[in-house]
Amino acid sequence: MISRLEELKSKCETALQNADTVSGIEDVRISYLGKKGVLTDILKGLKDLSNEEKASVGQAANQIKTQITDAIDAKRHALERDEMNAKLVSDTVDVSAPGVGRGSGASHPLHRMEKLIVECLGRIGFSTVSGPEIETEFNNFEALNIPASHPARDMHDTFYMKDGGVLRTHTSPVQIRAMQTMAPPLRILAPGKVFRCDADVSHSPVFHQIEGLLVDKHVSFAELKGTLEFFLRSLFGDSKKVRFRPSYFPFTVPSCEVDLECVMCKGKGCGICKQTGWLEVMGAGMVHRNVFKAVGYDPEEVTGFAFGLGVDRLAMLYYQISDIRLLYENDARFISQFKGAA
Ligand code: 2NM
Repeated sequence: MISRLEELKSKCETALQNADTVSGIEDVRISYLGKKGVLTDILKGLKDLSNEEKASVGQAANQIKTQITDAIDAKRHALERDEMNAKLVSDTVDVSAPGVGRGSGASHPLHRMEKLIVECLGRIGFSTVSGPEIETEFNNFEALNIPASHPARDMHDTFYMKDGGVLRTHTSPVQIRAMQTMAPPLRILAPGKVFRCDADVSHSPVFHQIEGLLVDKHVSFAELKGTLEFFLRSLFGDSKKVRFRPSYFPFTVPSCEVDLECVMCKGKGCGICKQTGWLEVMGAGMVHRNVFKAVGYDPEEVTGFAFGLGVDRLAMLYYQISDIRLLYENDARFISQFKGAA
């Protein structure tokens, strides 16, 4: 038995001498010391020997195990050192090579447009409020003086939820919530996503709106005009003409459409303004007394004006974007053009 162990040791030493890679040494370790290794087998066989033999063979086997383990470790360390030295000589690092540039991000034009609008009206006292995208029919319609028979409630325009809720079709319900929870005076902006069951080349079922509301004692249509003229001229330039045309909304009376002198042709007439020289950019009006009654405001005490605009359309005009799909595709080549100052 002892001589078998000696033989085993010398075989292992030869195998080690012939191994010239780290993985070759690992193979040697496994074949001698591994779970199914030769030495492991011998140690397992100890239990069948006499007590006397067990002691002497066991001692010898353990001694050899230690010697083999040490030899393997020493050879492995030597080889690892040699491999590292070879690598240090052959591998070179070009410290002057250019880095892998990841570029800088750019904020989305819709986000930038919304920020510009919020900042502009923020300068004259408007602050931002928000609300849920799933609304009650009361907040989205009834409170806004839109009765059940109104065409805006047609299935073609509104996404109805199974439980009777709706996806808000405008951000006005946010203003309804604001009036329900805050006493006048009020000067607020409600930016956010709105949803219409309507999609073609120029309409997306999700788009972005900003609505504004000002409520106080003795607010008049003159203040509506002054505010919106200030707003549009701040954004598009002081020399731009602004005009107000009579219109209709269920929640305002009187109501108007606000036109801006065409940003492309400066009023001369072009493809963008359909040869009219004007661009329709917002809707507005004096808040209907039924809206005030629905939220518990006294229409004999307060008046107010409200307005709404499509951020998507305004962004297209402001940044001269020709195709609405560019706003939703998130093509990095498109978005990266909107870096730096607004
Ligand atoms: C518009 C046009 C006119 C509007 C009205 C209200 C509210 F809640 F105060 F009644 N919010 N927004 C409004 C008025 C919106 O968008 C074209």
